[in-house]
Formats: sequence, structure tokens, C-alpha cells
Amino acid sequence: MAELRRSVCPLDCPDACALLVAIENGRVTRLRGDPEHPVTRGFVCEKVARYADRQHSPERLLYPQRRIGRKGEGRFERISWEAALGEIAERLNAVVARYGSEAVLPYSYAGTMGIVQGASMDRRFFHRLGASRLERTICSAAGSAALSMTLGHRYGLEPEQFRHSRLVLLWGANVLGANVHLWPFLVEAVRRGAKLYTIDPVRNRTGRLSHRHYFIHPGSDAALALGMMHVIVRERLYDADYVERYTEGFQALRQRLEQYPPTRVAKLTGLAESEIVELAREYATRRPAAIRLNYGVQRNERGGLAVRAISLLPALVGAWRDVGGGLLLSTSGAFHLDRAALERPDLEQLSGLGRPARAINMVELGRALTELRNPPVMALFVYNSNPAAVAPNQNLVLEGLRREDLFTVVIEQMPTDTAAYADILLPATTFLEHTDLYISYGHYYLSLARPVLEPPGEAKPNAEVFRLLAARMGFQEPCFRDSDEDLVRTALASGHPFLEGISWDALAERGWMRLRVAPEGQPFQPFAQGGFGTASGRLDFAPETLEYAPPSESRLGDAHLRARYPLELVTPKADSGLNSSFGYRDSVDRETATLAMHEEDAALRGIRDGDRVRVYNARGAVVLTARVGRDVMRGVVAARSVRWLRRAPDGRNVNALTSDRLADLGGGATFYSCLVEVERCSD
Ligand SMILES: Nc1nc2c(c(=O)[nH]1)N[C@H]1C(S)=C(S)[C@@H](COP(=O)(O)OP(=O)(O)OC[C@H]3O[C@@H](n4cnc5c(=O)[nH]c(N)nc54)[C@H](O)[C@@H]3O)O[C@H]1N2
Ligand SMILES: Nc1nc2c(c(=O)[nH]1)N[C@H]1C(S)=C(S)[C@@H](COP(=O)(O)OP(=O)(O)OC[C@H]3O[C@@H](n4cnc5c(=O)[nH]c(N)nc54)[C@H](O)[C@@H]3O)O[C@H]1N2
Ligand SMILES: [Mo]
Repeated sequence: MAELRRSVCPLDCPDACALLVAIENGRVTRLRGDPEHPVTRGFVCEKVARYADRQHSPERLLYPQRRIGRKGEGRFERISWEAALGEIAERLNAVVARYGSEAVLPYSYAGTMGIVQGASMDRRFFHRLGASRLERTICSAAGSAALSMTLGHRYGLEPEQFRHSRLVLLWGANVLGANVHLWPFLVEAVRRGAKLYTIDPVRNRTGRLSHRHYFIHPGSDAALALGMMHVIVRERLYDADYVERYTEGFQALRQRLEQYPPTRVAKLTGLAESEIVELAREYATRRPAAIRLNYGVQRNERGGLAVRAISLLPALVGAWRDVGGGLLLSTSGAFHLDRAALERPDLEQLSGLGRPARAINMVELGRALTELRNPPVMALFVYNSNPAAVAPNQNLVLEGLRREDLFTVVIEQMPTDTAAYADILLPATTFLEHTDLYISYGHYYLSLARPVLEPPGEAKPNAEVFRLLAARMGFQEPCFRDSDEDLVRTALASGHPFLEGISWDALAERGWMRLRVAPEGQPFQPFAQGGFGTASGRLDFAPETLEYAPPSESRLGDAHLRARYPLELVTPKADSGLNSSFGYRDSVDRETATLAMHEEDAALRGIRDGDRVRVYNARGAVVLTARVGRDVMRGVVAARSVRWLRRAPDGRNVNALTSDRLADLGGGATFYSCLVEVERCSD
């Protein structure tokens, strides 16, 4: 008889689903969505429904191992936890003694979204050690910074309220692929007469199901938003009352907008003039109007500005007033956990460094490993991430990982491309085997998951690994003895009103709870009456910052570069994958092995559908299979990410092409500002 247990999907996805897991004889037999959860609504995506293949995979890492082959080769011998921890402590001590504590670099991202296994004991450990601090910028940094500047809060329209919208702009948002639990609300809205428009350089499944698709050149969204504002102001379609009451800088904005007439914006974005005008009119007059903005728009050199400009639109037209109006990029800023108590940055004072540790931007990992001095990075500690596959400028990253004098520890569940470079490889538990607390960046529910299975072999939760290591390093502070439950209780004790009534006990009983963002049963309307989190409480149009220029790496950018590499490459998320987490599956490998090309661009190069093509630029090259058609705009090529290197015949994925240049805000990544050329493979 199968037993049904509660859990929570830990993956890096806005949906943070509440799960019901059927278990029989210690194995997962079925995994489905909690029908009572207002956003999960009883279903899970296809990739998680199949999670048992990962949970019970014969490839799972079960024991600590020591490298015996060359770096990258993936040959290891089994060792005990005792030996592994002893060796790590010894090597870390040696590095610290010779080079100083900043020669140690942690590298982690969102393999799990859980705060216990993702950002608690690990952070304490590295702060206490005085390691270099990692700036976790690879995904959303530019957009987050922009949202903080503009709205002052990193949250927005509640997903459940999209059902009341009458116009929804899906702006750089592949909802069906990467945020599927918003879809039922959109379907409901459409049934009531809503229009659904997509704005994207790629027409994906979501675009094909929308009423209208606007192709836009990567990195030009700020120009489109400014062009729409130009039309809205010129035609007096803005909400003068909202603007007057809750914003500032409008008069200067008017002047700034004169620079963005539709004629100019059409050239910058690739939309037709008439499309810009119509879109602006419709956006300003159909109410409620919602924008689902996703991080696709900000993974480029002008990504910060794009999010800044787009997030001004709802204030200009007063969309925040309506239930079902406004904008959603992220909800994560509403989860006011006590991060300082969890991560204890104050422990750095005990490290002997005598000043704040230096910060290293994770986007620049390749440079950090190959160019950084005083001190160089001599020990790298990777967990919850797979940088060999996901980080940009891959050839430089791999060069760094190959360094013989670099001591690398990787904590992993699976034999990833990064794991193959480890000196010591440690086995991690999955979300079904450990405790964690989960926030969401797509809704307002907080969830707790307890273990539902025993860990296989000798796998351990990240927090436990860092507890053991802290003891080995002689860190005496009591905080290194906190249990996972202690950590969750600490996180919840911030005293913020949104967390009122949410406790370990309540969560342990129910599994998930809505934040107290609004009274029960009532919609959360964050900015209906202003209430922006800015210093003045008003939204500042700050027009002096709204100066758009095309990305240097784009068809209108650096002339020398675009002459050699005329095509703009975007590498958005695979529908079947989750970054590189399911890269072992054939379905993911197939989806990430193709390059979508416009038929005219293909014809110019003698490329036909199904041809093997070499995509290249000055940073590297990768071989993919061409899919020729009209799903991307002319001048743009698109490949889904992220493929496992060891499954690719040439041992590289699209990140061999992508740039480690930083975005205009927040030190964000610019994966989608990437010029390439494509040629047919000769054989
Ligand atoms: N199935 C699946 N789901 C996922 C993930 C996954 O890998 N697979 N990854 C998760 C992660 S890490 C994240 S951050 C989230 C959010 O993920 P997002 O960042 O929103 O997803 P992407 O697919 O990268 O980008 C969304 C869309 O933006 C488009 N785009 C790219 N450049 C531009 C541009 O300059 N302008 C405009 N308008 N559009 C552009 C892409 O073509 C794509 O359709 O999704 C999560 N969910
Ligand atoms: N070309 C291109 N590159 C991209 C992107 C893109 O759109 N295009 N997207 C970027 C974005 S948005 C993101 S967020 C990053 C994602 O980059 P990462 O956060 O590195 O995501 P994953 O590739 O899914 O790797 C997560 C790893 O963590 C492991 N893991 C999961 N749970 C645990 C755990 O509890 N403990 C330990 N120790 N390990 C665990 C998984 O097995 C997996 O190998 O990739 C970026 N890279
Ligand atoms: Mo991400």
C-alpha cells in the first residue's frame, strides 16, 4: 500500500509547488501536486512528475570520493566521510595559512531553493572562515536591482489575480515552459475575454498560444517600454490622478520621452511603428492590464534598464489600482525571513581578516580562477550549482577548473560536469531526504518539507556537511550546532508582519501557508494606493536614468564585432529541463541540442532544416542541429539551455559562446547579449 506524504518542489522555478509523494517500499511511485494549494492546484510539470528517475537513479552519488583520474575525467575512488572531512580541513587550513582566507571561494546557486540547504550553515561556515564572498548574480541580479530601485519592493501582482485581467502582456516570459502554474489563471482570463500578447525574440509554445506575438530584438525592451510611454503620454492616455498622487518626476519624464517616438523605437526594437502605437493604446485602455515580466528580459547588457522602464508602465496608466492589474516579476521580496540570523555575516569578524572579505561575481568565475591575484583562488567549494555547464565564457571556466594547483570540493547528487573536476566529491541528499523551508518567487506561499525517505548510501544534507566541517575546523560558536529545525525557526522569527502566525508548528501541520500580505480571502494589491518601498513612498520615474543605447554585443552595437558575428544568440530555458538539473535525460539532451534559425538567415548560409551547424564567436564554438523556420525573428538564433557537456559530442554547450560581461545594474549576467556566426558543418 502506497503511503502519501507531503513535500515541496525544491527546484529553481517560480512555482514552488506543494507536492504529494506516494511511497512504497522506500521508493517514490508517484508524485503529484497538492490539489488544495491555490497555485499548484493539483498538478506538477512533466519534469518533476518523473523525479523518481533522479531520486532512484543508479548514477546518484552515494559515498565520498577522491579523484584518481585527471581533472575533468571523472575517475574517483571511494573514501570514508572521516577521510574526506579530514582532507578538506587540512587543505583549507594550508590554503588559508599560505594565501589567506580569501583564497577560498564558495560557489553555489539554486540547485535547491530551500533556505536551510541553500543559505544558512554554508554561509556561516564561509563567513567564519573569512572566505571570499560570492555575489550570486547569475540569474536575476539586474532585474532585482531594477525592481528595488523602481518599486522599492521586490514583489508585485499576485498570480491568482491574473484571472481578472483583461489584457496580459507576457513579456520575456515563457509561461508554459518555465512558470506553468500561472497558465490556468491565464486560461480563465481568456475565457472571460482577456487578450494575451507575448513579447519575445522567440515564438515558443507560449507565443504560439497567445493572441498576438511581437518579435523583439534581444536587449531592446527598454526602448519599447519608453516608446509605449511616449504614445501613452502624447495621447493623454495615462492616469493623471495616480501619477499625481503616487509618483514623482513626471514632468521631466515627458521631456525624456520625446526622444522615443515610435519611428525611432521601431528601428531599435524591430517592431513596426503601428504595432508600437497599437500596443501602447491597448495597454493604456484595456483594464485590468497585467504584465508578467520574466527574467528573460534582463539577461542582457541593458537588462536593468529594461526592467526599470517596463515597471514604470503600470504606474503611468494606474494599472495597480485594479485587481488583476499591475506587474509581476518576482514575489520573493515579500518573504521577510531573518537572513542575517541565518547567514551570520557578523562571524566574519572572527576570521582574523580585519575587514570585509572581497566579493567575487559568480558570472566572472572563469576570470576569478585564471586571472585573479592577491590572493589567487586556491580552493573552490561548489554546491547547489553546476558551473562547468551553466556559467558563461565556458572555455575560461574549464581552464580554471583544470588548474592542478586548485583544490576543488563539490557536493552533488549527480555526476555533473562540475563534479568531474572535484578533488573531493561529496554525496548530497535530495529534497525528499532532508528538511527545508521554501520561499517562492512566483507566489505568496511559504512551505516546509520534512524528509519522506531515508538518504541512500552515505549522502548528507548540505547543512550537515558544513556542520561537520565547522567542527573539523575547530569553529566553537554554538551556531554551528543548530539543527535544521533550529535554522527554520530562526528564519521565521524576523517579526515581520507578513510572517505573523507562521511558525514551525503551523507549517509542519499544514505544509504551506500564505504570507499575511492581505486578510484571508482577499487579494493582495501591493501598490493600489501607492505604498512604494522607496524613500519617499512614491514611485520615481527618475527620467535622468532612462537613456537607452543598444547593447554593445548586438546587431546595432560594436561595428567590428557585428561584422564578424552578425547573428544575435539567445539561449532561454528548455521546457523539458531545469537549467542543467535534468541534463542526464534524453528529452533534455534533444531539446538543448538544436539551434532555431529564421529561414532567410539559413538560406543565406546554405543551411537546411536538420543540418549540423557550427555556431561560433571569439569565445568558442559549439555544434548543434539547425531547426529552420519562422519561430525566431530574422537576425536572431536561439538554442535552449542547459545541456550536459559530457553528453555533447564536442564536450561543449552554448555557454562556450556566452559572455561574462556584466549587465548595467546589479552585476547581472548577460547570457543573451551574444553575437555569433553560424556555418554548416562540412561532413
Ligand atoms: N522548464 C523550465 N522551467 C524553468 C527553468 C528551466 O530551465 N526550465 N529555469 C528556471 C529559472 S532558473 C528561472 S530564472 C525562471 C525564469 O526563467 P526566465 O528567465 O524567464 O526564462 P527564459 O526562458 O530564460 O526567458 C524567458 C523568455 O525570455 C525571452 N527573451 C530572451 N531575451 C529576451 C529579450 O531581450 N527580450 C524579451 N522580451 N524576451 C527575451 C526568451 O526567448 C524566453 O522565451 O524559470 C525557471 N523555470
Ligand atoms: N546559456 C545559458 N546559461 C544559463 C542560463 C540561460 O538561460 N542560458 N540561465 C542561468 C540561470 S537563470 C541560472 S538560475 C543558472 C542555474 O545554474 P545552477 O543553479 O547551477 O542550476 P543547475 O544547473 O540546475 O544546477 C544545480 C545543481 O545543484 C544540484 N543540487 C540540487 N539540490 C542539491 C542539494 O540539496 N545539495 C547539493 N549539494 N546539490 C544540489 C543539482 O544536482 C544540480 O547539479 O544557470 C544560468 N545559465
Ligand atoms: Mo534562474
